[in-house]
Formats: sequence, C-alpha cells, structure tokens
Amino acid sequence: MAQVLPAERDLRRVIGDGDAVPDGEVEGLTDHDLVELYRSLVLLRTYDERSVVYHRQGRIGTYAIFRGHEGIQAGAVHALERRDWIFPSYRESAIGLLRGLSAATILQWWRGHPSGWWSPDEVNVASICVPIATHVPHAAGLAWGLRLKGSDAVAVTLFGDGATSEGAFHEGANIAAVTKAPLVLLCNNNQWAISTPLSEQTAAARLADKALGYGMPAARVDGHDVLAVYEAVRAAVAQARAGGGPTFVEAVTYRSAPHATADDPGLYIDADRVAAEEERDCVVLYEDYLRRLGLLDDAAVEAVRNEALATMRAAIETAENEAPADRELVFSHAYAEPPPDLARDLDELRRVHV
Ligand SMILES: Cc1ncc(C[n+]2csc(CCOP(=O)(O)OP(=O)(O)O)c2C)c(N)n1
Ligand SMILES: [Mg+2]
Repeated sequence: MAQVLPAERDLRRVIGDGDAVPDGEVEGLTDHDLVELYRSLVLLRTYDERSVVYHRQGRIGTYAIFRGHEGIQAGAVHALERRDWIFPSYRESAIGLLRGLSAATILQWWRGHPSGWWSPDEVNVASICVPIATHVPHAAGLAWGLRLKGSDAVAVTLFGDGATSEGAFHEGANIAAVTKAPLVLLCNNNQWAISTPLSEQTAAARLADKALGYGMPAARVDGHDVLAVYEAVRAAVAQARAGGGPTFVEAVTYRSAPHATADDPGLYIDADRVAAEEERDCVVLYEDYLRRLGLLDDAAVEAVRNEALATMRAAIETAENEAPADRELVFSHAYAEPPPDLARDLDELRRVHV
C-alpha cells in the first residue's frame, strides 16, 4: 500500500478529545459565532452528501466529493470579512454557499448549465477552478491589485497537496511574496492527488516548509479541527491586511472519500486508514465540542440539519425546473468573428436539432 503520513499528533489543535486532551478556545469568538460556524459546517456537509446522491440518481454530473474537508472551508470563510476574496478549486465548489450563493446555482455548475456560473464580484468568490493551481496566480494578482488600489481587503486561495507541485503554485506564491500581496495560501493536504500519495508528490517533510523558500511565514494545523483552521487563517488574514504579505497555511487532513464520483479508491487506498481518519470527522469533532460547551443539544442539531436538507431539496428542484441551456451558447462569446469551421459546426447543429 502506498505510503502517506502517519496520523500526526503534534499539529496545532483547539478541540480536545472529551477525555485526556482538554478543549481549548479561540479568543474573540462569541457563542453565536460558534453556533454559526456549526451551521456552515452542516450546510457544506449536507450539500456534499446530497450531491453524491444526486449524482447516483443521474441528476448532476461527475462530482468532486469534499467530505471531511468542510472544516478547512468553513474555518477559512469565517476568518474573513465580507469584502475579502475567495479563490476555490473544484474541491471547494460549494464554498460560495457561505457567501450567500444559492445551492441551485452551484448544482447547476455540476449539471453543466450556464446558470451555474456566477459573477465573482457579487460575492467575492472567484469561479471554481478545475486546472490544478492555476487560480493561485489569479488570487495573487487580485490580492496585489487590491493593495495597489489602497483597499485593505485580502484574498484566500484553497488548493491541494498535489497543487504544490505545479508551476502555477510556484509562480503565484513567489509573486505574492515579492509584492507583499495580501494573500493566504491555504493548502488542503489531504495526502492524495487522485491516486498519487504525498510521498510520491514531494520529498519535503512538510508542505509548510516550502513557504521558507518564498520568504513567507507558514502555519501547520490539524485540518479536522475547524477552530484550529479558523485561528490560523484569521492570524494570516490579520497579517496580510496590515501589509505584512502572504502566509502559507497547511491544513493536514486525509481524503477519506473517493477523489470524485468517477474514482475507485479501493484500488489504491488503505481502508483501515480511512476508517481511522473518519473517527476524527471534522463535523462530529466540532459538534461534540459544542455539546461539551452546552451550546448544542439534540434538538438544535436536528433543526440545523433539517434546515440544510430543506435548502438542498429546494435547490435541486429549482435547478431541475430551469429551462435547458440554449445549445448554440457553446458557439457564443469565444470569438467576435468565428472561424469558418466553427460556423460549419453551428450550421450542422441547427440541421440536426431543428
Ligand atoms: C493542470 C492539471 N493537471 C492535471 C489535472 C488532473 N487532476 C485533476 S484532480 C488532480 C489531483 C489534484 O490533487 P490535489 O492538488 O492534492 O487536490 P485534491 O484533489 O486532493 O483536492 C489531477 C492531477 C488537472 N485538473 N489540471
Ligand atoms: Mg490532495
């Protein structure tokens, strides 16, 4: 079986284990904030679980599952102000939900419908990026631009362990550091890039060590612990906002779901390790923490889950009731003057689909 990191115990954590390891707390978070963070986690979890079902039912296309990574996403968004920007990869496709994007819009993206694209500046969430790491330089450029314009907004970009091997990651990290762009580079180290394990991805002991070479600080946290992610991103954001430049944050998790609905991880992943990692599921960890604090009980948990489920039921209905896209759209917007072979293709489309 391929080598990945052994489960680590030395990562920065806030949430205890309800036993020998005591709970910590994050300064400045009110009880209301803590419960709102839980609602975000559950909304993301529900979006993800329903999407896997909708895929099996043939209602959305191939889908990149993010089970277990909700803590990284929610922790990051809650550490931002509304004016700050988010640059997601396909693994964070639903992160815009936490900025008020409708679930129907994101479902339409996975259904390949043009209404699945939104205008980034309405929610300060860039388009979902599928090419690995190409959004890192985009985020660095936008962050630098914000600074040049005198804004105090920052940007955060989320990407995987595999992305750190891409040229675009290097270019983005380097230019961000050189320009002191207000950027947080948030790496979801889930230890797999499809079937490539971390040990075949890099010879570095820790991905966070890469930051040194760019001249930027780094933090390394337990990605199962939403509060540890929140705290690290909040500190990085504060530094960026104050003109201190970018920070690399490595959130260590483990990909316990398949890469995507088209993947069969049974061919390469260790089932025992998956089971062990699921014991520390980010939503369950946080739910238990809030119960220990007396901020959640069964009734509240059920109410939050039901609300998220209702959101998803309404969203898939809205998405499916939308009129199919105009096929000719495929030919629009790319060229002011379409080349002749494209014009021939369009003629053929019109002949075939009268
Ligand atoms: C430039 C580019 N090369 C290859 C691919 C194919 N591909 C899709 S996902 C993936 C693995 C990425 O792994 P990682 O960065 O760790 O992100 P994760 O999927 O684990 O979130 C690859 C190689 C791609 N989408 N873009
Ligand atoms: Mg990965």
